[in-house]
Amino acid sequence: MSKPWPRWTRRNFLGTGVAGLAGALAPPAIAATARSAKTTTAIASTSRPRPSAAQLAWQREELSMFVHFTVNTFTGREWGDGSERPAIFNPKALDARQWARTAKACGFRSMILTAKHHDGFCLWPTKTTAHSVASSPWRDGKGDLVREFTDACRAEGLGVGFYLSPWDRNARVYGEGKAYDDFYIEQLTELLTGYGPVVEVWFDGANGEGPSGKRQQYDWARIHRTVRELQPQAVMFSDAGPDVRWIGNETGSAGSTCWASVDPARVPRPGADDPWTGEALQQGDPYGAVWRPGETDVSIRPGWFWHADQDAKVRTPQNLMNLYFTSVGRNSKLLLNVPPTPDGLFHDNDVRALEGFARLRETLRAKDMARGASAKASAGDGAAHVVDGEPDTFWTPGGDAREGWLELALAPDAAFDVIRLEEAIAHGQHVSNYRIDAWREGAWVPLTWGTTIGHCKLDRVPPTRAERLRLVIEHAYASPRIARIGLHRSADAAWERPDHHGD
Ligand code: FUL
Repeated sequence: MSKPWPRWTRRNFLGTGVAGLAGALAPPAIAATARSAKTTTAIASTSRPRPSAAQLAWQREELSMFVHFTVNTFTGREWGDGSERPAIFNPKALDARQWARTAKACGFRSMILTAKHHDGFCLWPTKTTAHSVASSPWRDGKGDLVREFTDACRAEGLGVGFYLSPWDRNARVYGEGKAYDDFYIEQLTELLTGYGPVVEVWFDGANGEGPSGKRQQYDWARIHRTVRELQPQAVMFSDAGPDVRWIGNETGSAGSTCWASVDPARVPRPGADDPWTGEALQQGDPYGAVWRPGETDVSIRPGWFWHADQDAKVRTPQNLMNLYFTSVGRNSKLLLNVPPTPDGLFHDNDVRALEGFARLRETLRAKDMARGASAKASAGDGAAHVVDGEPDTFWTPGGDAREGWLELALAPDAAFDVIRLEEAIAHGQHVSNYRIDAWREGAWVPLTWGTTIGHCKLDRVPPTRAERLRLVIEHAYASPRIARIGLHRSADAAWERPDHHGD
C-alpha cells in the first residue's frame, strides 16, 4: 500500500555556506564550425560565451529520461529516511532493457538513473557500505542494477547518466566533514570508473541532516575535479552547474525568455536560495559570461517514485507535448522522469503515454513546409541555409549588424501552426527580440513574436497559410546567426497556444 508522502521540495532542504566553484571547471568552448565560410565573418560575438562540445551535444539530444527507482518504490515514500531494510528491495521482474527500449523507441537519447537517492541505498554493490543491493534478496544479493542499466542503455545506443545524491540519510559519516567527502568521492569513483562512458552526472542540491543530526558541507570543488578527471566528456548538472543548470522548478517549464548564458555569481552554489535565484535559473542572463544551459526535470506522474495510487495520474500525450513546448521549445532540455513499478518495469500506462507523445512529435516533424523554400534576407548571404535542414549552417546579416530580416516564399498549400526557430548556438546565443510576419492581402501582418531563440524556439500559432513569411530580428547582442526556420503542422489544431501573441 502506498503511504502519503510529504510534498517537500528540494528547497526545504537546501544547504547554506557550501564551498561552490561553479564555472571554474567549465570545459573549453568549441571552435567555430559553420560550413559556409562567407557566413562566419561577423565575429563580434567572440567575447560572448559558447558551448563546449559536450554542452552542444547535450543540448542537441533534446530529450533525456530520468529513472527514479530505489527502496522508496517499495515503501511508497518519496524520501526514504535511511532506515529502510535492504530486504524490501526485491523487484521480481526487473528488466532494464524494457526501460531502455521504451526510451529509445520514444525518441529519448540518454537515461539518468538514481544510483543513490537521499535514503543512501546503493543500486550497485559498492564497497563503501552494506546498504546496497548486495544486502537485498534481489538476484540473491548478487545483482548490480547499475550494470544492468548501463548494459541496457548501451544495447540501445543511449547515453548513460547517474544521479548520486550528496545528501545521504544512512551513511554514519554524513555530516562529519572529510570522512563523508571521502566516502562520497569513493562512491562517485566506483560509478565513474566501473561502467564505461557517462554523459551526465546529476547533483541534487538537497542538503538535510544525516543520522547524526549533522548537515554536511559538500566539497563541490573536489567533486567537480573528480568528474572532470574520470569522465572529462560528461556534463555536470546542479543549480549552479558547472555545465548545465537547473531550470528552477519541477513543473516542466523553462522561462519564456531563456538564455543559455548565466552570470555565475547570481547562483554561486547548489542550494542557493536568494530572492533572485528563481529568475536567474529560469531566464539565464544575456550578459552572462558562462555558458550553462537549463535542464527541465519533471515527472510523468505527480511523484518522482512509483505509487500505486498514481497509476491513473500519468500525464497524457497532450500534456507531455505541452511540456515539450515549454522546455525544448524554450531553449532547454527535457529530462522526463519515468519511475518503474516494484516489479522493476515501466507501467503500461506510462509506456502508452510515452508512445503517444512520440507519435505527436513525429506528426509535427513529419513535414516542414519551409524546407527548400526560396529565401532572401535584408543583408548578408546564406539565407537558404535556414531551410536546408543542416544544423551547422546559418544565415547572418554580417558585419556588426544586430538586426535584419529573412523572408521565405511558401507554396500556396503550405499550412502550419508551429514555427521552429534555431540559432547556430555553436557560435553563442545572441537574439533577444524577434517577430514573425505573414504576408496577407498585400501587407505584412504580425503573426507572433518572442524574445530568446537559442537552440530551439517553438511557437504555436493559429493554423496559417501565407504566400510569404518574414522573420524579423529586432535586436541581438551580437550579429545573429539563424540556422533554421521550420514550419510544421501539429496533430491537434485545438490546443492552447500560450506562446501566441498575435491576433
Ligand atoms: C529533488 C529530490 O529531492 C527529489 O526526490 C527528486 O530526486 C528530484 C529530481 O530532485 O531535489
